[in-house]
Amino acid sequence: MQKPIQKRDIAKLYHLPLPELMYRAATVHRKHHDHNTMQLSRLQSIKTGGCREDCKYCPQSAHYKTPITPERLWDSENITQQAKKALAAGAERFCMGAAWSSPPKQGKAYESLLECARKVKELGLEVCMTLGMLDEQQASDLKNAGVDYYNHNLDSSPEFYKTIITTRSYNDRLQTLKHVRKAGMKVCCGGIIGMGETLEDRWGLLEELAKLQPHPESVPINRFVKVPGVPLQKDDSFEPLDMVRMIATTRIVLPTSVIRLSAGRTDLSKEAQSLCILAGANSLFIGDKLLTTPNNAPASDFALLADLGLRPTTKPSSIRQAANP
Ligand code: SAM
Ligand code: DTB
Ligand code: SF4
Repeated sequence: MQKPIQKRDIAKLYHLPLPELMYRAATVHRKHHDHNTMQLSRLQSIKTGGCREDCKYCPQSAHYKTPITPERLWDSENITQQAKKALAAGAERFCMGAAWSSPPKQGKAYESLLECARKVKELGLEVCMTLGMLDEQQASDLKNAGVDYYNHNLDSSPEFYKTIITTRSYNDRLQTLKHVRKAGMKVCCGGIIGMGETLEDRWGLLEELAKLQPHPESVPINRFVKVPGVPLQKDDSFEPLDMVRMIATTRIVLPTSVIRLSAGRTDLSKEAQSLCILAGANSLFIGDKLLTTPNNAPASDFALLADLGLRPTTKPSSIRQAANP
């Protein structure tokens, strides 16, 4: 096996003159992906707020006073209705997010989660869940219920992580990722930038992601979305080109991963988002809400895709099926 790329080499890529960085990223992108397509996922919060972890960026942590109204786990009927809407709106994957440190290990809520996965899968959607830490049994149950992707982010470098989360460790995250892989689910794992981390922390995140073998199939790059009440301050020096460089570098470091230009798009112009796409981002959340914060309106996203001449990877047949159930 090839030795994973090291931080100092990632730094060299990151600092290349932008035309050279973009050229290299685009070359890698074409080699491993259909560069004229865009993967579309719809995100839905199915259990909101009241989380016992203290992630300093997160409006759903019970440790901070934020404008989020906590909601219990939705019932599976409600979730399936939203999944049908997502399908009709052109999503290929339905991602269900829960503000838990880890999901229940048994009981009604657990059975309901598994039922949701089965029902969403039956609609013909790819199923993604992000529910916090999993043990081996939970990972295996989710896989058997039809979960294709499990999202569990490393967020930043191991060093910065310690300063933004104290209630769990980097190693806890790595353990869950192992269980996800072992169960046979695909790994969706990325991070957040613009939280006041150094450039070295961004390279550190990419170094850790590159150590995961095989590389995560899906890599969300989020820009920190500041919600009033969370302790982290937005990094005012953060520029759209930081996002572009981060995505281009990620594209080169993780050539086969699908990279999602994830949270924070409402702060980016159409042109900045286009540069991120040219840098190798090939997945977006479609829908006017992320978990608790706004996302771009779907109509403007479809207009952007049309302007760029990009095709969604969603099969047109599944959209038709949802429109005429
Ligand atoms: N509780 C589960 C967990 O932490 O894995 C799943 C839900 S959690 C909200 C999913 C991811 O959302 C986090 O890992 C983090 O990367 C991202 N996230 C949370 N708050 C964010 C914010 N304010 N800005 C950008 N990304 C954020
Ligand atoms: C990921 O990396 N980004 C999504 C998804 N995984 C679950 C979450 C973004 C959350 C942004 C803040 C919010 O809407 O609460
Ligand atoms: Fe909880 Fe996940 Fe938010 Fe951390 S990121 S506080 S684990 S919901």
